[in-house]
Amino acid sequence: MTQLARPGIPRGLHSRAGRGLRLRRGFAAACAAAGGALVLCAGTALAPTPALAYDESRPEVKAFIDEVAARNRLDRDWVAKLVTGAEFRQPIIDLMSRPAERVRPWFQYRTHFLTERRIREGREFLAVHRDALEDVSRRYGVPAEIIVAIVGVETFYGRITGSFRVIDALATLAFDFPARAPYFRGELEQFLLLVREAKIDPLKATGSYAGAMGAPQFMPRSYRNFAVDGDADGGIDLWTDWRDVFESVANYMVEHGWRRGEPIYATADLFYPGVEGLVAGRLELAHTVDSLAGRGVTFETRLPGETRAMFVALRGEDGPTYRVGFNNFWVITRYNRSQMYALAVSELAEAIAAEPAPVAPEVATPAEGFVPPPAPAATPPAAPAPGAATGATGAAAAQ
Ligand SMILES: [Ca+2]
Repeated sequence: MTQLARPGIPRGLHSRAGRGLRLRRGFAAACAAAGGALVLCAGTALAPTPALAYDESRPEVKAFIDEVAARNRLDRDWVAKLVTGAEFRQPIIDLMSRPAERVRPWFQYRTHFLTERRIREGREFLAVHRDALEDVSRRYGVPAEIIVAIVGVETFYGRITGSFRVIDALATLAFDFPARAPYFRGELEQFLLLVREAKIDPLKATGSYAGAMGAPQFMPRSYRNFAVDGDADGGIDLWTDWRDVFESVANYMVEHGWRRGEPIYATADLFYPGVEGLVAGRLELAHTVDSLAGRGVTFETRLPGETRAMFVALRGEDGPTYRVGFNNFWVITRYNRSQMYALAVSELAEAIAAEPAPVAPEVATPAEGFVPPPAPAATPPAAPAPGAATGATGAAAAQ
């Protein structure tokens, strides 16, 4: 990704006088310097004036409200109330400008996700939710440990689901992040439609800095298109309802082409040095098992020779390391468009499955209905999970 310029305070924010804007700008800078505690700063010293809120003095904000209301036959006042209830958040811009998977080589990326703690907690999580997971796995054909690994990589098994208000994340990126503005305006529109359908408080729901929601980090469009009411209670709650979470993840995979029982990837080696022509420019199954073998890529598989595959070259600690990804590997990249993400999920799933899970400990069951996640931390995470950036569903096309 190209280095993105960091915009300053956006034009047209709530500021009737230049003096007011200067004060807020200085105040925001002071808050940021104090550790990024913008939430606390904005919520105290500037009250009751909303800091950095969006308003219709910005033509693009007004146009968005007009268009979304007309296109979806929504009450314009309702749309305007939600959109102007959003606030610009500079940390969101900063975080979006440096996705983790862009700068880290595989061996560091892997170290971040394949920790002893994440593996142990994955086994415990699998044990606690075994019945629900096995039921979903049986019906969808997606292994339980893959579902667990995705939730583990995305949010540490639902524990870290993001501390930004979704409405703030989507509005900030829709109106003040030009590189992805069309995408995020689409997601903001989808969010407005989603909150009408689901039991979600639009001004309280929290998520990642990209607006990805709940334990599986679904973006609004994916939430609407792929989330499933797993426990048939009449609502889809991806924050606290694990049946909904598991079935939604499995459904997302199946809808993107997951094949029951097929291997995900194979470790590979090179018979001839050099990878010219093997690495595709895009995330696609550009080869077949036979064509890769013909070019000197050695790997073991029982899949037929015509099976489509992708070649994966990564930076290991001691030099290059290779894999061959099959259809289900590609499907995982639909969740988050990164080969490293797909491999981290696969390896975490293997590690979780490698040892039997302990006897299920006593755990708190999710609350009934929708309950917003815990109060946000004032400071965004220093090293955000890539899933948070690109969240279920390809918020940021990393490749
Ligand atoms: Ca439900």
